[in-house]
Amino acid sequence: MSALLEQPVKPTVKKPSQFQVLLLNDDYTTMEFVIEVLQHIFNKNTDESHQLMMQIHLKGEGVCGVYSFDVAQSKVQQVLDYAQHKQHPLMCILREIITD
Ligand code: TYC
Repeated sequence: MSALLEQPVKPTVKKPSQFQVLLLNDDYTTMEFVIEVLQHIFNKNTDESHQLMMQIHLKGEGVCGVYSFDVAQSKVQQVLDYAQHKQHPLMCILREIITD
């Protein structure tokens, strides 16, 4: 066996990436609809959903949950589909959490 193949191999075990799902503020989506989305898609209780909706309304965005890529992408799609169905322009995005 060549010397090259005998080099110790550094284990490269990476933690799976995590993704935040965010809702963005806009001027047209009703507060009631955002609260409904937070309760039904992100499993927030009454208090949490009211607080988070107000934070998004006042600050422009808010983190609704942290998930693996597949789950985060599915949450985004559920929000966009439901908002489109109800004719709200609500925007939902995912953002990778960088840890290094
Ligand atoms: N700004 C909206 C209003 O005043 C409410 C709102 C909150 C919209 C959060 C989107 O992600 C959002 N009706």
